[in-house]
Amino acid sequence: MVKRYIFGTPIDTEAVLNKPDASIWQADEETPFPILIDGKNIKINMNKGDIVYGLGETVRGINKRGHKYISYCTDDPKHTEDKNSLYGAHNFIMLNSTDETMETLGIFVDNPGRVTFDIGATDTNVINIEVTSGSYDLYLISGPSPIDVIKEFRALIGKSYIPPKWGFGYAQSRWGYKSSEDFREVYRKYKESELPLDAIYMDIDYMEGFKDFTINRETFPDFEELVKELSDEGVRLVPIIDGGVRIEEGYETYEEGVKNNYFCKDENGDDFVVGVWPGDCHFPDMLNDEARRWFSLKYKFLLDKGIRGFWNDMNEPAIFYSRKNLKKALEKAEDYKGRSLDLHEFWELCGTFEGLQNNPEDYKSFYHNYHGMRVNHEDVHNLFGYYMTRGASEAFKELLPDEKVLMFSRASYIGMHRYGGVWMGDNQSVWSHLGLNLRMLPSLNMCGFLYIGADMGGFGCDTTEDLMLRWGALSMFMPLMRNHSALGTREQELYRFPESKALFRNLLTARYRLVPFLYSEYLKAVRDNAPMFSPLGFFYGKDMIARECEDQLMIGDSAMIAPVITQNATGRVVYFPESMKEIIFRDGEYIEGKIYEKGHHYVELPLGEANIFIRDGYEIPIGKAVTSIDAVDSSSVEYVSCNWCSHKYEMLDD
Ligand code: MIG
Repeated sequence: MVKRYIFGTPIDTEAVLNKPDASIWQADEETPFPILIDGKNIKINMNKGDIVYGLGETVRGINKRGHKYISYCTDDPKHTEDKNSLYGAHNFIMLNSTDETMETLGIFVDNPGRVTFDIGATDTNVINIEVTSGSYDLYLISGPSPIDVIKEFRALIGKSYIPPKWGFGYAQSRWGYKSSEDFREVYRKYKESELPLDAIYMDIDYMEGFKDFTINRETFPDFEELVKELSDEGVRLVPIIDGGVRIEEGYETYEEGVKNNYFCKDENGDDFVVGVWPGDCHFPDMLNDEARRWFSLKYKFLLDKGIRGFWNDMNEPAIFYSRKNLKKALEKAEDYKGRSLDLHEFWELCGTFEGLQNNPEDYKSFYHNYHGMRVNHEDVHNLFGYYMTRGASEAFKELLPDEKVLMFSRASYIGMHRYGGVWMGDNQSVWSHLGLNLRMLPSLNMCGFLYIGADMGGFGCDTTEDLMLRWGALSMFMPLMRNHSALGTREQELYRFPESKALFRNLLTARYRLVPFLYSEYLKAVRDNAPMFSPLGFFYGKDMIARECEDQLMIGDSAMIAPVITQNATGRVVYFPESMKEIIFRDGEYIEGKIYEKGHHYVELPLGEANIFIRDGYEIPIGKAVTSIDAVDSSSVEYVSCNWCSHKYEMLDD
């Protein structure tokens, strides 16, 4: 059952497509869990063993209890446990009790500003949701199980985005590829190493001075040929687009934006100036329909050159500095010049400069033109990346009505799932992030985001060979399987690890063997508004061990994964909530392993191998050992089952 209540005068985010009529909130409203609403605060009492699911891309567990999360899209490259905000704002949670007679309750707080979810952090058994602006649409959804609630919720917010199938191919990326030659070299080295490759991502260096919709012709004199040459070899190029537009006379995007008032304004009605990659920039007003369409149609510049995929970055939007605050900081430094600073002044000066980035004051000092109204950015902050990506997707429909274009974004809000996917941002090459990224998969799915993936190998800091191998054995299940890393870190293209070439080849072969299954599960998740990745508790809700499991996932309803996510391990303890058969991927082959009975078992998994477990009575398709996405053939698969198969596999393809 779904009910909608309106508090204050909420802004329409267009997250919900099918809005039910609003009810009036009654103090004694009947809900599966007691709720108390007091203005901007929503309080819910929990019992000890209740699980809270949801919140999409956030730190910590699949069970969100015990921390405070703030929905406020933030460019923060350190995803440590103490953080409150990452790039996405996904205001959907579900409460699920150990008592199976109790219904599961889903809560969606539709407000595009700052929303705080204190999930038992302050008061162990209380959820306190605070909507800063006090205006919101509240959706309460109740149903017998978490999956029922997810289906009802996703029916409200509309069907998830479907990428072109090649978006399931293995891709290489790195911040630092600087010229056509660099791209040719990546392609060549993969080929020489006999490792498959379906796409190479272009980071900001393809642009001229980091300006959107430009190409650096000194380093990419033959951009069009490069696109064609690689695409003839089955390798797509996927350029990045940034949220800020450089201020520069003669730069078309800048000049048109100024002329037509398409940029966000400051307090005085002038175009707001911030520093991002290109230097001093303006933000296109993504909330203004006309401005958004104008900016989005500019992707045509690259579509015309044969590009069919993009990633939108820096669209929280990230701010390195505002001109206003930079000026203040420099004046302060000027004041201190020639003086000997005491320690207090020294720290203060450091803090002034550090505080320039993503400064809260800056977000409050610019404005959008939203349906003719002047709206302060703070009140709609979480819509910027969503609307940027939505705009691009609408432009693709207009420009290429019969084609699917690959599109994913860093910042997001629920609703954006209809237009593209997300990648999990700047993770680090650390072992704990394997677990973190695994846990984000089901949480994102609950919120509608299905085309998702993490930077394989880790983005920040130096990776290691063993971490790369273990990451590969997890990423091979993610819809987006992309190896990406930051400028200055250890290079991590798979051919940089000659000793492990055969092992990486094995993992990629396993990936392509599983694409028929993964793509089919993806399409089913879209069709049925269901999760592709689920916590074990969704299937084995009465089993306390399954409910508490945070490092294993179900894929669709037929399989389970339990990747090794710790260093120096040759296997791990896996919990089997029922009997399941292991399929092992080794030396490019797949081997039917043994059937594990219900309970805990130590399962060996040497570096460079992967496995998947099939539920009792189910079967999954395993394809041929192909070396590119175009060679994947969902009609020539073998079905492998665990015991007698009573659940015939339903194969979807397009
Ligand atoms: O300030 O474009 O998350 O994937 O490589 C960093 C450079 C900007 C952040 C993205 C990352 C990308 C990087 N970008």
